[in-house]
Amino acid sequence: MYGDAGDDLLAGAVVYGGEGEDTLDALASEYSPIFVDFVSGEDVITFDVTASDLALSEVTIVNSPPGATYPTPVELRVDGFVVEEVQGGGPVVLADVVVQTGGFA
Ligand SMILES: [Ca+2]
Ligand SMILES: [Ca+2]
Repeated sequence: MYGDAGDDLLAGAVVYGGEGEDTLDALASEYSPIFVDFVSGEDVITFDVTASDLALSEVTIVNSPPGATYPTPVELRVDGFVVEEVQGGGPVVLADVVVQTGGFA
């Protein structure tokens, strides 16, 4: 899926946000989608979980060692189990990841 120059809501197996502050709806995507042109501080990875899972949700970023090639795996655990992961096509920090409930406005 390809975004455009604006801010896009993305889902799929392989997504490109293009320019703008783009959001990947991770749980609407297949398992382990890759956000190819992810830009830390601009684009966002969002896990839209159920209300009952919200308190049990934990995000882990598997940091690549220096010099490693990306993608950066970002894992969502619910009650300790990995239920979804996203491959960031560049560095990802926790501030780039949102866990929410209630869908997208
Ligand atoms: Ca875009
Ligand atoms: Ca973008």
